[in-house]
Amino acid sequence: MRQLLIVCLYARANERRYKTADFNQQTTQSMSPCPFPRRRHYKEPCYRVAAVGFGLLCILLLAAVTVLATNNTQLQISYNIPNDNFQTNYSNLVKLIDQLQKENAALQKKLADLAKHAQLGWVYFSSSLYFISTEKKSWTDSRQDCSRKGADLVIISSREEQEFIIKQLDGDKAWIGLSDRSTERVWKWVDGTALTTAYWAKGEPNDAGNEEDCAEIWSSADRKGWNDVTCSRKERWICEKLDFQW
Ligand SMILES: [Ca+2]
Ligand SMILES: [Ca+2]
Ligand SMILES: [Ca+2]
Repeated sequence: MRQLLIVCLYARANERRYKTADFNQQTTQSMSPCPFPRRRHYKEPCYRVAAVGFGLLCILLLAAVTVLATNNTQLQISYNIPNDNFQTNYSNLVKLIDQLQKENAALQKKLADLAKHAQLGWVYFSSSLYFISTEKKSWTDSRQDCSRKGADLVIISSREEQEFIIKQLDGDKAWIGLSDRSTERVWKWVDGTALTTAYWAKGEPNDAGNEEDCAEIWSSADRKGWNDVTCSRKERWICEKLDFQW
C-alpha cells in the first residue's frame, strides 16, 4: 500500500483542503480530478454557511424582539387609556348601585310605614296621611287624640285637599284644625299660621250665641264647606300627618 499525499486544489479558494488518499489502485488514473468528492468530505463551507445563517437568524431574532417590544409598549399605552376609563366607570357604577340600594331601602321603609298606617285607617293624599275618626269628641279632645297618633287636626290649604276631605266624609261632618279661640274673628290653624284661603259655607262663620270658636267641615249635598261651632260639641275629627314624602 502506498500512501500518496496530494493536494487537491480547487478553483474556489474556500474549497482548499489537504487530504491523504490511497491511489494504490489508481496509478493509471489521472491526478485530476481530485479523487475526493467535493461535497461529501469538504466541510469548511458548511461551517461558514451555518455561521452566516446563524448570524442572519440572530439579526432576525433581534429585529423581532425589537418589534415585539415596541408593539408591547404601544399596546400597553393603548390599554392604559381605556383601563383608566373603565376604573372611573366602575367607581361611578359602584356609587350608583350604593345610592340605589339606599333609595330602595328608604322606599321599602316608606312602603312598610304606609302599610302600617293603612291598617290603622289612614289614607294617603298629596304628601299627607289622613285619619278620620268614627268616634266623636270635643275639639280639644280630638286634637289630643291626633297628637297621640303623631299628628294634629287637619290643615286645609288647597281646593284639592278640601274636595278630597269632603269625599272622604261622604256626607258627614268633622272637626278641622281651625279656631278663633285666642282672638274672636282671627282664625288660626293649629300650627299657628293665619287663615289666608277659606272655604266657609254660605253664611259662616256667624259665631252664633257668641260661643262658636272652633271650625268643622260639612260634606252633605246641600251644605258643603266650613262652619264655626261650639268647641265643646262632640264631633268626628280629622287628623293629618304632614310631609309624608316618597
Ligand atoms: Ca293639609
Ligand atoms: Ca268665634
Ligand atoms: Ca256657625
